Amino acid sequence: MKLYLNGTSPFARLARATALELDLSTIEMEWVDPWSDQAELLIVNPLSRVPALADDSGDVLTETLLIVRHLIENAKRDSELRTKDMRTITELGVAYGMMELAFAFTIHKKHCGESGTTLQNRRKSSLRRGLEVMEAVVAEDMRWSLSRLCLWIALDYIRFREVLDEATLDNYPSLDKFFTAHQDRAALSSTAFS
Ligand SMILES: N[C@@H](CCC(=O)N[C@@H](CS)C(=O)NCC(=O)O)C(=O)O
Repeated sequence: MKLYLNGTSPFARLARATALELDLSTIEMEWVDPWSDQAELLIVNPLSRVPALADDSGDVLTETLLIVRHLIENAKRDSELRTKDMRTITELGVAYGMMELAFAFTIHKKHCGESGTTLQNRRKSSLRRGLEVMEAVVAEDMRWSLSRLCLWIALDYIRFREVLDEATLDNYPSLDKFFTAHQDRAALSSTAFS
């Protein structure tokens, strides 16, 4: 199996970190630049996006949540990531949405500069509401799951791209504690944004 990825994509990091959490060491990493329409990536994903997962028989999956679901369902090893618990799935929707918002904010800023302030402010407000909800959720318990993996990477991406002021994240003590508690997990420390 081959995972197409790059070093700054939070989505690709979620797919890669999932594979690491599941000990799927046989997946080959194929580093590409999705922004330059590389022929190699276009063959597997005509939309030129990462992550994309190609299996040995040539079948391809795109879209992060479909990829991670496939990896988890087909892994031989049992894992905290394997759950059908509705609470985890609900959390995952919010955490993945936060990742999307932070990514959209970053790409907008890169390509459109300071224009579109109304839209960018809306994204930031939604992100803050997501942070508030997740602050309450992790304050209840710090257990690990697929939604928490997604949340951790979303938080790291917000910091990496400076989507919100550092001071804003400091307003969420439980999220801060959660972030610190898991930062040494191999699947996270070995996949830092680059
Ligand atoms: N909804 C997609 C988002 C994937 C995505 O937007 N990937 C970005 C990198 S973070 C990309 O490859 N962008 C290239 C482009 O849009 O041309 C998923 O969940 O996989």
